[in-house]
Amino acid sequence: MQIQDWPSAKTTPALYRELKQLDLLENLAELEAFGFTVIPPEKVGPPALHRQVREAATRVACERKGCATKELQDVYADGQELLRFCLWDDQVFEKLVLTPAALGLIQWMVGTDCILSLCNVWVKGRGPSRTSVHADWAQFEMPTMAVEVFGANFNYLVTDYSKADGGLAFVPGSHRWRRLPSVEESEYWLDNAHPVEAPAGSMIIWGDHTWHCSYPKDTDGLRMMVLGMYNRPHMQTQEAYRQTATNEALARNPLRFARLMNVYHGMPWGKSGVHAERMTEAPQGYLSLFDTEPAGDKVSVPADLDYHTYDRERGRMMQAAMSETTLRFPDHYKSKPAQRKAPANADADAANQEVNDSAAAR
Ligand SMILES: O=C(O)CCC(=O)C(=O)O
Ligand SMILES: [Fe+2]
Repeated sequence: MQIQDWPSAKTTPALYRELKQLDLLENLAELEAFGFTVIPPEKVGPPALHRQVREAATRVACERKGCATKELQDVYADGQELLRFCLWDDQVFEKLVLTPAALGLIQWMVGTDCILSLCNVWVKGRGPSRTSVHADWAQFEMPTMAVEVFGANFNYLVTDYSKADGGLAFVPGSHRWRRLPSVEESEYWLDNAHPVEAPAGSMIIWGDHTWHCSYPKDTDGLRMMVLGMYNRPHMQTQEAYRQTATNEALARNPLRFARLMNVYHGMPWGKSGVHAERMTEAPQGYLSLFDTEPAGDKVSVPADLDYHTYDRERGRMMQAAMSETTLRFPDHYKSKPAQRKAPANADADAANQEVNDSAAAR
């Protein structure tokens, strides 16, 4: 079948073509069928990248624990730790969260405008420590899951994974159940979950519906991985990337990175409403997984907003747009924006857009 840019399918044709180019369609089928998949090291990146990630993850762990590399094993003897907020600790993590194969499959699940929620280093030593059966679905007030996943993960394996190595394990097919496990189910699956066997440098990918856990580590040495979690852009991220991204970080990375940092999102707003102008400055449309060109000054972090002041000029535009045109909602199904009465001028157009965006945001 010829995959065309069908407007009704939005960014899916572009993403699909790139996943095909990356030879990941079988991984896509595995994700759909079983709720998880493993990308082999050669599709993740070259050996130099693997070396850099291993060195960075080890350095971060040693710095945080105040120990030498050779002491790390004693620090984590019979224990594990999730080291938080690691993105800015080494620039190789910025590269890792943009890994085309992983980001492509993750975008399949949480959209081509998904944002970064977590970047962690996970260290685990020999012993009984393990993670119990859970799904990463974090809307605990909604134990029944939405049809679409809201979050998706990669685990980049810094060390080899097997059952004996205390690796990750899945309940294949559980993504279709769309609910969190009960205590009894967690107990059953803890020793019946399917362990992933994969070499260091692989990436395991899954969505937040799939039940998973890990096995105790029965072998010497450390189990290490880097975890990336991505959310849909309307969500509160777990780590403060939007709040800490700098213009330098945005400039040295491709445009997709700015979108991962969610620095152009229109919410939250104050008395003057959504910042429509800034939203129109945001990178638009599908951003290729293969884009590596530094964004330079094409993107920037937002200036501090004055939430408490009502901007009369913006208010005038908003009033004009709401009064002179029919207030319509965006058209979700065609390429063209919803039909509306032609606004008198560009200002009114921006204000009209703002009305639409505010309506959509609700
Ligand atoms: O490796 C583990 O112990 C669990 C990892 C996990 O639950 C996750 O990355 O979401
Ligand atoms: Fe998890």
